[in-house]
Parts: sequence; C-alpha cells; structure tokens
Amino acid sequence: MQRRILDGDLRALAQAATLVENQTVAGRDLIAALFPQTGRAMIMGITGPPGAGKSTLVDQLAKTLRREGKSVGIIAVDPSSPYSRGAILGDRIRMQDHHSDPGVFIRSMASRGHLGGVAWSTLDLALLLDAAGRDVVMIETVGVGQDEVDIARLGDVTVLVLVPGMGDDVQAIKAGIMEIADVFTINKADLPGADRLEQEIRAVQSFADAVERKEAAPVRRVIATDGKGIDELLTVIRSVFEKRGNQSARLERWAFRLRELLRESLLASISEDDIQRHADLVAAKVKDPYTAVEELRDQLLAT
Ligand SMILES: Nc1nc2c(ncn2[C@@H]2O[C@H](COP(=O)(O)OP(=O)(O)O)[C@@H](O)[C@H]2O)c(=O)[nH]1
Ligand SMILES: [Mg+2]
Repeated sequence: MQRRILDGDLRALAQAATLVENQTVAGRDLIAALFPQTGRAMIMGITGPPGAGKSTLVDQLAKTLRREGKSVGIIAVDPSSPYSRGAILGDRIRMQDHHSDPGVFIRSMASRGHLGGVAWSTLDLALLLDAAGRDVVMIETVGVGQDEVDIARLGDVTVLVLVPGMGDDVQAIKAGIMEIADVFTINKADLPGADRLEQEIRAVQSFADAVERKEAAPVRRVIATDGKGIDELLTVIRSVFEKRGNQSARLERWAFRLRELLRESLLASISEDDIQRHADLVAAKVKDPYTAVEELRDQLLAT
C-alpha cells in the first residue's frame, strides 16, 4: 500500500485515509512509514465562524491551484456536523465539480461526534496527503471553540476568515483567536462594513504587536462567491509559508503539534468516568484537586 500511495494511486490513498481517520493501528504504522516522505506540501488551516464562507473559499482556492496544475487535498473538520448534516451535504454538493477531478482529494471528517482524537486524525490525514504528493492541503475547521481553532493551527499557515457586519461576534473572536491568524481574510467584501472590519483587525493588531513585537499578519479582502481576490490571497499565503519555512519556525510548529497530540492521547487514556468520579469527590470537598490530578496521573503511568 505504501508504494502505491507514493505513486499517487487514488484507490490506495482513499483506503489509507479511512485507516488513518479511524485511528487504526494500521493507519498509525502507515503514517510512521510514510513520514520521511512528508514535508513537501503546503498545509493550510482555514478557520472562522460558521457561514463565513470557508468552504466557498476553499473551493475557489482549489480551482485556482488546479489551473496552475497543482494537486490539492481538502480535509473538512466539522464537529457539529452530526447535528447539522445539511451543512456537510451542502459542502459535498458544492465541491462536486472537484469530485470527478483526481487532482482534488476531499475527505470530510463528519462521522466523529466530538472532538476527541481529531488532532491525530487531522494531522495524520494531512501527512498522508503530503506523502501522496499533494502540493497543497487545506484543513477547514469551524472556529468557534479553542479546540477547533487548535485543529486549524496544525497546518503550516493559518488563515482566519472573517466577514463584515459580525457585530458582537468580532468581539468574541478577538478575545480568542485573533492571534492565531497568519493571514486575515475578509470574505464577503461585497457586503457593507469591510472597511470597518479591516480597521478593527488593524486596531487589534497594533495593540498585540506593541506587546509582542511581531510582524503584523497581512489582511486581504475577497469575494469567494465571485472568485475575486483569490489569486492575491494565494500569493500572500505563499509568501507567509515561505517565511515560515526556516528551521526555527518548523521546530515551533512541531512543538505545537506534539503538545496537541500529547494532550489528546493523555486525555484519551483516562476514562470520562474516572474524571467524573474524582470531580465528585473534589466538588464535595472530600479530596483536593491536586491529589485528584496526582492520582489520575499515577493511574495513567501505571497503564
Ligand atoms: N455575499 C457573499 N456571500 C458569500 C461569499 N462567500 C460565501 N458566501 C455565502 O455564504 C454562505 C456560507 O458559505 P460557506 O462557504 O458554506 O461558509 P462556511 O460555513 O464558512 O463554510 C453561502 O450561502 C455562500 O454562498 C461572498 O464573498 N459574498
Ligand atoms: Mg464549511
């Protein structure tokens, strides 16, 4: 299977993607074996509030990349999809024109009902697509909670999609995820309020930059439905990717990824029942939280 994946065999890739997505031992072994062949793709995380136009944007970016002759992998992570199957079905229908194109491989991780294990599956799927020779991998996540946002950060470049007229939403987003953006995309620039949104982004940036002294992330406007601004956006994403190609940036990314995987695997090895049992005792003041964590940790180490 390994050989066929490296040769770009689509059927092998689809089979491998399923093994990886389900977090099987075979999938894990495959990624370990393929790992030396990874590191060529540009892996993009695309996040933002529901309805911001992320899927439309991904679709347009895929079209542009295909025109350049580049191959594309798309991973759609939507933890809310079991409750709103329509959204994912909508995505599938919209992306249908890519379905007959072997240069675009799409996987939506809709089957999983919660976020547990998603970092593993997402990263492994991205590495698989990278090894299979995909030039660009796009990971679409709904940026609502910190966990979802962290999934988007598993990529090499994180693109945050915002839309004008979000009102209070902008406040909520500012608080949590403004700092994770490597590139800001103002989508739906055809709607009123794009100027104001850009000013707000710049204001948050100038505050953050004064504190952290880092270079401000570029801001670009697009109209995803019309394909306007997509080429320029892609150029900016590429230049950010190139800047982040050095050794220290790569190291920083892997440190982040390892922390995410470690957190996920540790939490996965403790049962929710055990956590609840300890929480009961702590809430009743029978046990202090430090002892509880220590006991849980000892239990982990004993397994
Ligand atoms: N007016 C306008 N609507 C857009 C634009 N981009 C996407 N939309 C619409 O916004 C809605 C949500 O888009 P979708 O890509 O599914 O958003 P997602 O939830 O972020 O993936 C759809 O009805 C799109 O047609 C845009 O640039 N302008
Ligand atoms: Mg979407």
